Amino acid sequence: MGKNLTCKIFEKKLLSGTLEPGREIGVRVNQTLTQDSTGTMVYLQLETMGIKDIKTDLSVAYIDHNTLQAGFENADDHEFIRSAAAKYGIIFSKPGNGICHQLHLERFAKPGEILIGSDSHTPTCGGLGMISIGSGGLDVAMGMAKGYYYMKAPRVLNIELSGRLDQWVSAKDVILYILKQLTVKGGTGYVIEYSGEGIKELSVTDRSTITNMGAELGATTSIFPSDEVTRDFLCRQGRERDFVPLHADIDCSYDKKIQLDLSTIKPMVALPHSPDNGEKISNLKRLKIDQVAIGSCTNSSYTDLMKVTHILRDQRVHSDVSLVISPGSSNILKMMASNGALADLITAGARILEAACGPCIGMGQAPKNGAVSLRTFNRNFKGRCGTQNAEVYLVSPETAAVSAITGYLTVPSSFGLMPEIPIPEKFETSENYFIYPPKNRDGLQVVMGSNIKPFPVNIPLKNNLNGTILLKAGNNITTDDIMPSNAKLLPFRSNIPELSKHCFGTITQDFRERALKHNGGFVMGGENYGQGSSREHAALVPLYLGVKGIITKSFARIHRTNLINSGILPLLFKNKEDYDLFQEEDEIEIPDIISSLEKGTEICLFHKSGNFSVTLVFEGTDRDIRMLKAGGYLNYLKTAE
Ligand code: MIC
Ligand code: SF4
Repeated sequence: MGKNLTCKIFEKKLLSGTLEPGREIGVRVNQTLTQDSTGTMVYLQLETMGIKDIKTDLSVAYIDHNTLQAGFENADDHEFIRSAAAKYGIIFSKPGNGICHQLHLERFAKPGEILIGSDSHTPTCGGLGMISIGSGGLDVAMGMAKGYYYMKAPRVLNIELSGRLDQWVSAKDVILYILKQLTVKGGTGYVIEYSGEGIKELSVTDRSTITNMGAELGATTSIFPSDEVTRDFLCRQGRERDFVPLHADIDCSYDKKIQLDLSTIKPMVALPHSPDNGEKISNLKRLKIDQVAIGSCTNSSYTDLMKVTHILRDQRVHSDVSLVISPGSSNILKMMASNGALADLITAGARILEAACGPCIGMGQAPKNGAVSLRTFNRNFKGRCGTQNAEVYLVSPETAAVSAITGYLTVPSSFGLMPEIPIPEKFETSENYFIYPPKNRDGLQVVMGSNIKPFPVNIPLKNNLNGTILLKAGNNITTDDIMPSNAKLLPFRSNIPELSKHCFGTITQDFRERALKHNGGFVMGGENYGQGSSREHAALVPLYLGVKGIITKSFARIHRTNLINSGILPLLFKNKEDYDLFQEEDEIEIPDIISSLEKGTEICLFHKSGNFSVTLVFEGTDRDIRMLKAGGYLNYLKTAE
């Protein structure tokens, strides 16, 4: 029996364990990436590890999230990261260079290698045949320090694509369609491997749009084979030497298989407030729009923006609409400046932003009260755009551009013919925004501004835990709910005490007060708790506020790992209905937790005033248990590895 592509790559990179789904494996990390809003923590953690050199083949520190410098805070963080990058031998990407995932795809991603990134959309590079996994910052710091990464061996879900997309249907519509079918937790525990005749028609950046939003499916990562399309992309990027052909064996098997005929997909939209809330645009009533935002790591490639330019050329943005465009990289912006596209966009009335995440993470361009905003981004969680009562709809670049002209959500085919967008023989590959580390790094020091505060470290786990239920949070709680991000809060990503004032801010304004009053406690959640971003702050801030455990029906992968890394217990209800037996403010006790974890037995959760108990379980490895007992990864490191 042959092997699937995922299995082939993992087998080659395996350092410990066996590749059986659910079992722990250690794999070699070839590359890492960080971005600035998670990166400050990563480099603070790297500092505490006291290493001299990184063990990866290549690591890059991007600045792309917090680029608004309304005060000194973001600029201080940039300087800290720049100095840490120089000290440890890491490539530094200056603000203005572009979005980490687009840049990594263009300049560094390599088929067949493993990339770990402190951002949940790291799987973007899966479009180029790379295993690229989003994880918490501590795992990335460890990847750099030791050259390995521990994870649960995933199952592999194959999506076999056949047929061909209609002219006005694009990769974004494909992934919105898949999200509608599988939901935001449908990919949990899986690597999604794409195959089939249909992939030949998809460019590398189309493929990356699809793998990028695999993060929204909860998947560990998503991957396409490395084929002639991949070679062509790498050639045009001046990197043909990085090409290796990679594909699954014809007779391989998968844990699950789905078939999808691309020709059946129609232009899609994800309605507020979840990326899996998909619908065919043609099924919707007329929807007037106020804002259109084009860009993000999902849809800011050269081809995406040239399609948008083609639509907007000689047209005018509707008088009621604000159209804002943020290109994926400085080289894309440069190509568009040279070929006249930028002039066309400005003439049409678009607002051009620098190459960065920008509005996708609420860094500016918050829409007006109650606005309808169409975005080519990947997440439309409530409040993420910076305006709590705005309604964000996710669409393809084609739909966004045509709608910006008409002023309402419009099926793009109404625009006429879409010509083939020629890809340049050679992409721009200028490296002036990249700062390579100096050859001699002796004596280099990191520069810490006053905004950078130490991060909290837990204490060893106690055997009997008592506390109050501080919050019952419901299903699909995102890390944007746990630790909101916007232009006001992002400058404090290296300042946990300041961030703690806004913990669970989309759900309640007084979580911090509750936690202080009860001297910490527990949080309860429903299904898929902690979906969305990789931000460790969603664990570190609760840790700072004394949260000892999160008790849910199920967890999202990265957040669960971040909890364990911080020494916070991620516990599951054995019977999901037991969730309904508890209220906020209830006093609970978890006796004998250490022995239960060690023996692998069920865990008792005792309701004090109700005088009853329910059963909890912990699904983790022996290493997870050792980390929890030690009070998190950093404490554990002092005694092991
Ligand atoms: C996101 O898209 O939610 C972010 C902002 O890129 C996060 C990282 C962060 O919170 O800093 C992510 O995707 O991991
Ligand atoms: Fe940046 Fe948005 Fe992509 Fe996150 S999803 S990396 S904020 S562009």
